[in-house]
Amino acid sequence: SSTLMPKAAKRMVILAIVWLVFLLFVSLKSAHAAPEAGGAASAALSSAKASYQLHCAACHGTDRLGGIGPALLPENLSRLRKGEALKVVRDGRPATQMAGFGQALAADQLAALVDWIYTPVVPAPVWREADIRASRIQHAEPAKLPARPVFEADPLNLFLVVEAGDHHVSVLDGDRLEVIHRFPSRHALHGGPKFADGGRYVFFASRDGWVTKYDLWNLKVVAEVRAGINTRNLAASPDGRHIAIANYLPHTLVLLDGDLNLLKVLEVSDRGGKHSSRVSAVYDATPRHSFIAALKDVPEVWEISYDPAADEIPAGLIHDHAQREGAFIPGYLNPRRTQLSDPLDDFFFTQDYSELMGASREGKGQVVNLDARKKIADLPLAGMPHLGSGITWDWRGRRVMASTNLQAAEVTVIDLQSREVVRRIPTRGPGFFLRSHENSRYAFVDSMMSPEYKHVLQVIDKETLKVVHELTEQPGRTLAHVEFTRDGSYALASLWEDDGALLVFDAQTLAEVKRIPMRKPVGKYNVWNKITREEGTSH
Ligand code: DHE
Repeated sequence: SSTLMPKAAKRMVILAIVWLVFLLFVSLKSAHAAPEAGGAASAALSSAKASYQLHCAACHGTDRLGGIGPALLPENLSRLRKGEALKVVRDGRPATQMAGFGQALAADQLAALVDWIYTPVVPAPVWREADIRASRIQHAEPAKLPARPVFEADPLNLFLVVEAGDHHVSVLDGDRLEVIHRFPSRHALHGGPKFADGGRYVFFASRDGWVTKYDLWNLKVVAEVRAGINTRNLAASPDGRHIAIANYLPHTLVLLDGDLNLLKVLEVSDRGGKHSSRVSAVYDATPRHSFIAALKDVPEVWEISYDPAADEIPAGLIHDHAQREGAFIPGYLNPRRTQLSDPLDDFFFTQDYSELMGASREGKGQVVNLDARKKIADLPLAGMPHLGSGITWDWRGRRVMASTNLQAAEVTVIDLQSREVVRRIPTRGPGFFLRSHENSRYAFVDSMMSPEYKHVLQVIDKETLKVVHELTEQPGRTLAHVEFTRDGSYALASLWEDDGALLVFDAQTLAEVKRIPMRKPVGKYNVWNKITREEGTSH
């Protein structure tokens, strides 16, 4: 054993030397490589910044917050794949002002530029009250415009169709099923446009924060204002005097008057003011004369009264440094908080608007009473229910609500009284939108979230709660989002492609009666159904 020991020790020593040499080699190599990689990265960064200022800043803003072109921030680009963005920068976008820079920039410069626009701006960009005020544009003098429609069509049976292909809105006569007007919109409108003043005015929000007021009787844009940098949606009071805008960036809820003048910016944070929050969505609760907002990062629901005579509320229920002096402050335009255990992502109002049924991103369902200001029940939901697109109808003596699910291939039907799931109707795939009309026995649901079945629109019989028919397009193309005409006799669906169309179906026979070509039609909104809060559509 005495001869073996030195041998083993020798081996150990050799191994240790080899290991040390290896470590030295690796550290030398990385020490050598690090500045090189760092150098390459910083060279790419300065190339990107230089290319941006030279080619992009004029339209997209020196600060990337947007100009004639959209904002180029990761928050605003989250829906565009990087590969797609690269193609757009290289080849341009046909029929828009976006030119291609494939000739001007080498491949590595293009790649660096695209990487950079997907990198957050630090510190996060701000959009203050002064920015909002300065952005406002008055396009027309409302007082000088006639208070009657400039067209023959029934102003209450018009549809607005948002065409994402070339960022336009079409105005469609719902009786003749013909487009009577088409106008350019802001880039990437999202959420439903909101009608006010008996359907004369309509308000749109774009993902970049632009709010547009449009006079539907005169077919004219009245005014515009930029209320945020990355916006979710807007809500309007029925008289059109108060508008609320839900923002992701900055963390604000913006309140405007009907002429799009700034009334107030609510900085959104928890009661203690420690954690700020994005706003998931804001809706009008008409009978309550208030807006209700769901917060994304803080477990609270806010109710903001737009009734100037609103009761005073205890200061503890709001968080507004300027006004915390007294024990009570006016309710008007100040948030009343409902504390929850989980944040709500989206929700559905019950019929009298005293309660809302909401779900978190993880699908945790809950019922919140807005008067008691607390959660009163759990909802047996799973996946990612899309409660915002819920509809209601009477079913066997009960009132039911049904909604799609962005993760599960089902339409969930819930009894509004007992809050029990009365049926899970299997569908082809997870869907986005569910639509009906009180005069129709059918509800239409898409399977947009399923690559295999996004071309199929399924028709559910509201009595038997069964799928009774399928309307199909070519596989690979998307068929989704239905809205009925005022009387419920026709259902209009989007063939959601750049060379797409609006497909008109007879709501009884389900036969296709007309196809109106459109550029990637997204949502469509019927004036009557929206202003009467028709049971089969979103509000
Ligand atoms: Fe929407 C409405 C949230 C992605 C098209 N969408 C809404 C509303 C919310 C919402 C809260 C209700 C606003 C209202 O009516 O004022 N949407 C979300 C998301 O969180 C989600 C999943 C991710 C996101 O990027 O925001 C999302 N939405 C989409 C899309 O990908 C869609 C299909 C295409 C697009 O244009 O962005 C899309 N959303 C729509 C449409 C409405 C909508 C067409 C209006 C529905 C209606 O008929 O009222």
